[in-house]
Amino acid sequence: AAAFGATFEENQVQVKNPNLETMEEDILYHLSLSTKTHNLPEMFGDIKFVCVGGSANRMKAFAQFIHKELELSGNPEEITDICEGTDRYCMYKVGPVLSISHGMGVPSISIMLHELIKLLHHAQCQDVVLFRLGTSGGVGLAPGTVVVTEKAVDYSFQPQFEQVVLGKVITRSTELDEEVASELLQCSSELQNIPTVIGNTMCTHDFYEGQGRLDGALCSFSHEDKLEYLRKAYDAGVRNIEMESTVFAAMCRVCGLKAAVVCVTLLNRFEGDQIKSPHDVLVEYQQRPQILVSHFIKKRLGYV
Ligand code: R2B
Ligand code: URA
Repeated sequence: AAAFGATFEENQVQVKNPNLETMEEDILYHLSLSTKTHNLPEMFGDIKFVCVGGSANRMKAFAQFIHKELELSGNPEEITDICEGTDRYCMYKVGPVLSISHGMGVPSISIMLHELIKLLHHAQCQDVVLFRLGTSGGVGLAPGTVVVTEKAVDYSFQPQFEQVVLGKVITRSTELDEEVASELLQCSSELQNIPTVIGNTMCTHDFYEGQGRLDGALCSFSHEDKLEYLRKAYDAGVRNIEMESTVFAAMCRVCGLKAAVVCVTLLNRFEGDQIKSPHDVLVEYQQRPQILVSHFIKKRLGYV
């Protein structure tokens, strides 16, 4: 089969857990779905693009936006939340596109990703591409710049994700799909007003001290210490800072999913810590990753 490219199994979503095979039912608790109560292949089998992002409202807006962009039938205002049985996450399906919220930070997105990846597996989805559409703090970039992540790196600028399992630290690689990233960069050049760069994205476990902010409830370092750390990050290729990319990259990679991280910068961290732009400016910034990924999806589907 190798001569003909990827085999059927290779295109499928691979869960890496032998225990799942022996389970009679799998309850995706935080999504309020189960293999017994829902026909997952029928509900989700045709999914090709999964877009995740922190905020529930933003992911609903993205679902409505992609509904219009793909010129699908039905009223985009009337799309329903598939996970309405829970208020942990929201999920919308628009044709071959799934839009899901993941909350803030590594623990929140990792719970969602365990259940999402199992969902895609149970539904027998094939050739799925995942995108994280997010916000971030820029490192030496003008606010509003979109960063397509080359490498998702940790606090020490290493492309790895550390997880404590049974009291021991496990390290996983956070490599993302190079082809998807360069295709996204190409897409940005075909659009107006979506300034985009490729760069490394640093993932932290906190928004304040963890990202070197001087304006949290606590601060244990000086202005100079902050600038020195940001300078080191910049020299290591870091162009933005957010809170989910490493675990997103690591989990997708292990399960054979192509993945990309596309985050807009809301401020330049060399210039400050507080996000001061007016609401309408921030709303417009947050549409930029959506417009870029929508263009990618439309190209892949042959719309443009
Ligand atoms: C970006 O924005 C959020 C913090 O404001 C966090 O979820 C992230 O990664
Ligand atoms: N999200 C982050 O994690 N950091 C920022 O500075 C802005 C958005």
